[in-house]
Amino acid sequence: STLLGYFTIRGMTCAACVNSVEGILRDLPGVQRAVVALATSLGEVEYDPYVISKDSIITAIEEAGFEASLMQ
Ligand code: 9UX
Repeated sequence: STLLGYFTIRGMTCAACVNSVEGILRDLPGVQRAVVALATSLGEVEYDPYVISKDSIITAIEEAGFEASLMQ
């Protein structure tokens, strides 16, 4: 089963940033789907919580040079 996580991603300034973050997210084990929006700085990630945690998703985004936080 999967969950949806919503993340705020700061530091994206162009469409290539968005493609980069989406690619990073989609390559993570346990991530089924990832959509990132530049205008809202929002990322929607469908993931399997038994395979990957929200914290690991945030860490992967930050290792790529962006700032990420969980939207509650
Ligand atoms: Mo665009 Mo983003 O030229 O890291 S790719 S600013």
